[in-house]
Amino acid sequence: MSLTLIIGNKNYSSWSLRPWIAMKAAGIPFEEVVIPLYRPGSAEQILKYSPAGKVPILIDGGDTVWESLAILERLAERFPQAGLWPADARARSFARAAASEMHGGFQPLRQHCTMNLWLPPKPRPMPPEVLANMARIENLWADCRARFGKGGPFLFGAFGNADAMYAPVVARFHNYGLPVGAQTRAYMDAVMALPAWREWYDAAMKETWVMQHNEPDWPLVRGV
Ligand SMILES: N[C@@H](CCC(=O)N[C@@H](CS)C(=O)NCC(=O)O)C(=O)O
Repeated sequence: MSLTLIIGNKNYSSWSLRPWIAMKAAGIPFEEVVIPLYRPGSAEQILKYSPAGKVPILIDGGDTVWESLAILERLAERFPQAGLWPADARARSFARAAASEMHGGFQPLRQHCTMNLWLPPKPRPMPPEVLANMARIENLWADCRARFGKGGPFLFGAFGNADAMYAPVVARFHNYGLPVGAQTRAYMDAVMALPAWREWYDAAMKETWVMQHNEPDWPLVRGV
């Protein structure tokens, strides 16, 4: 049965990046439909696929799956050989907790460092609550790597759902020049070296849709 993933613009849509990079990294074939966000008609287009009105959305045969974390769970069940969650039960609990912490948390980081791959990476002043989010994420990543990451450069060794959940954080840390430590940088570099990352990034660079949003302090355009 064929899979279709409905996503937002690659430059901005952090939630869309999660299942997209998991599917690409795992070699799961799918069609993609890109809906540019926050433009006239965007909401109506999304609603054609899901009454929740948000991307990403996975269409799997007759089923519609929404919410990035639920999509990642669906993929893990549908493609067990892809190893999207660690095989070891203890590592799997840890990976799910890390993914859930991301799904429901880190509001200051999300608010002040909205994903924008067009932003030239350079250090930018950040309020203490963003730096506190950064510190927690750095500790969490180091903990995952120390406990379960011996088999590769990612949080649980091989690239999986926990990495996919944090892929937009890699972009936020990078583009907003957050002062991360060497271990964190090495992890970020490993994620950014993935062919899947490159493919998403190259497509984002070619996009021309500027998000029309009512918050004037959001650096949404190129070169800010
Ligand atoms: N919790 C949802 C969040 C999805 C979400 O907020 N998506 C944004 C784009 S990144 C969206 O669809 N915005 C369009 C709108 O709100 O009209 C998930 O995990 O998928």
